Amino acid sequence: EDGYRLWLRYDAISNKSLAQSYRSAISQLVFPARNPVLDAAKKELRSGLKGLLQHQPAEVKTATGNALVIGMPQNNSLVAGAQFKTVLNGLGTDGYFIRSVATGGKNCLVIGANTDKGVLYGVFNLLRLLQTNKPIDHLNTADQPSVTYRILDHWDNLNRTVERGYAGFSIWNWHKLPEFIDPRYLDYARANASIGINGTVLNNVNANALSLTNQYLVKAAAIANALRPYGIRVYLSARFSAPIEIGGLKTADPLDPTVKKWWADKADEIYRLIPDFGGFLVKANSEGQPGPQSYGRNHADGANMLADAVAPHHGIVMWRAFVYDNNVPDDRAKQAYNEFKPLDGQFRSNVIIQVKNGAIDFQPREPFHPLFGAMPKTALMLELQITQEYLGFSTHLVYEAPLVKECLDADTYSAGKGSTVVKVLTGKMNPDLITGIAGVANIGTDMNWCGHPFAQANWYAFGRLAWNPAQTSTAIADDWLRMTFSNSQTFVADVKKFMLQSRENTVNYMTPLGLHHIMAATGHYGPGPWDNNLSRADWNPIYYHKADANGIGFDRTTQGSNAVGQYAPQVRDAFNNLAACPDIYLLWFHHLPWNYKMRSGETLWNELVDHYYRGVDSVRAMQQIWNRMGTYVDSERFTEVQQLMNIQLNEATRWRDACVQYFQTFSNMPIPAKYPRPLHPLQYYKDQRFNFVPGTGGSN
Ligand code: BDP
Repeated sequence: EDGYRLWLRYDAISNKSLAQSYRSAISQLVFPARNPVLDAAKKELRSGLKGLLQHQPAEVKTATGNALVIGMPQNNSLVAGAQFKTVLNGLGTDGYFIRSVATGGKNCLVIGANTDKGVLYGVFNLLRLLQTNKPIDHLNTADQPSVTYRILDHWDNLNRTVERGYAGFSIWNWHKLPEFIDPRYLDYARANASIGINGTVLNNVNANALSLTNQYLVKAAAIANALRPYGIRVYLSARFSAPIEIGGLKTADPLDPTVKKWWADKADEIYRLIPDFGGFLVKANSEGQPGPQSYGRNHADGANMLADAVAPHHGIVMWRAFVYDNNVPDDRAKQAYNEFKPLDGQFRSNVIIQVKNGAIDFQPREPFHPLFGAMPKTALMLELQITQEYLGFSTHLVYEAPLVKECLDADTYSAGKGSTVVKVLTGKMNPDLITGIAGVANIGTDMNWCGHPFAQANWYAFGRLAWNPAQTSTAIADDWLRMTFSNSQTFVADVKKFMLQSRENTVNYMTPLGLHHIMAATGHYGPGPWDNNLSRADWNPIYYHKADANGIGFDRTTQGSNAVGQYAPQVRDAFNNLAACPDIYLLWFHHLPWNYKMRSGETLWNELVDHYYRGVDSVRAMQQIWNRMGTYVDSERFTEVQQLMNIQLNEATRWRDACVQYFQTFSNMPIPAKYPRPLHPLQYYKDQRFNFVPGTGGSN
């Protein structure tokens, strides 16, 4: 058991009577399939049923016994029946229903949808019900996604290195494409379709213009062909200066007619090869990437020019708001808002601004990005980082769903109470806008795809939340554990508990109380709060924690950088006032003295220390639970997780001992006697070097 099968394992259901009841409910199958998407759905269903039930239902044209009936009104008379009209009308293009119906003395289970993609999603949902041992005799489900674009962003380079990738090399084998279609592409597509993901950006946002040359477009087209039966469209990151680099032009000025024409022609070329090409993702004028500002133009000028090029083909442009440069006067957290907010309403309708969950950069915890709610006339999509750049790479068990939910559920107050981020994203605040959610993939060539068996849960949870942001972290973890490991109640209950706690554990031993970006400056693995030798102030941890003899934390209040001023007044006041600011964001917004009295009655220093110690203790507690799980899990994955947890415990301890002792050099306060002493002196941690940290090597 190497983890390759992810959550689509389809091993025989061990509860014999349950399996028998499923078999008798699905004794026949009516599933006319006459196109590649339906074929893919049928193939999946067949292999799922064969594995789970050890049984293949008889395929019939018309049911004569208990049957599973699958189809669309166009190809199935039962689904076309009057009783399903209303439900189908509400399902849109990707939705489906599953209903138990009694007709002519038989019990049928009907999966219906308006399109083949809806059927595909419905089939995966039924399989999930079987995999998680749910009852299927009285089903009445109607389900459809809350956002249109549910996308994985691969930060994969053409040389197969992966920026911030911790699971091996890129799965895209550019060298052997287009002729060789790695079977992995199909399994990748199946996994994505099973959780509702419908798009993939193949290449790094720090893009190489070569990916837009015909040579590489032909290869991208081959990938698109492989993924299409699973409802997945291909997108490409576009390098803004491509007209110069591969087009031979003198400029990439978005208002220059020759540049416009170059992109329009390029779009035509792409759509000839990939008729359902999704569009472009663009990182511009950020971290050294070229962009419209190099020509005195703004983000709207750049995005609209590309949007016009793909509009005739129904493509979109995902333009990133992750921008910062040397001109940030006092606080990098403010730059995206400053640059984008004034452009509200100026973007074409097929442009969607891709905004990270927080204003800095995928930290273990950040308050929600102030752009959410601030651009009511502009489509905004959420960008999450599934890969664990700032969460211990693929060595730390961190279940990210609670992090995502924290952002989704945050109230922007942009149109009064209840204007949550999720409402902004799902078009509830402005139904005219296109909608989407993207996640930076954690997938690579490792046998188990994600490096850590539990990192698969983050890919899984991303898809499930993009489909339906209202789902709970608990319910998603429950499904994932059952599908990936075991349906045993004890196993699911115990492991789910520590999964749900795991993100907070990591916040505790890395960046408690609103601290952020104190990872080692090069590579972001391990602690480096003392780091201060990178060329730009805002690349160095000391810029973010601002520890000194007077205290610790970044003053973003109205007295400080006034980043709080970018939020709606209710949110601004809550973050600005110490009495209201939640402890979890305290040092994000405030610089406070070491002896500041916390809500708990403890000093800030004591509480900070306590978080670090608690973080490590909770990793130990997690280990103890996992050690009891050997009877429920195959020995390969059981041992692998055990060994990775040993790394995590060592790393968590290193974080604790390094940070506590480093901050102590400013606080000059003792580590309370009740805690064990650090394992090594501060200098030991400062001297540790991590060369060849994964995720940073290679060029794009
Ligand atoms: C940061 C990464 C960097 C990415 C950048 C981005 O450190 O490698 O290029 O984000 O999102 O998190 O563009």
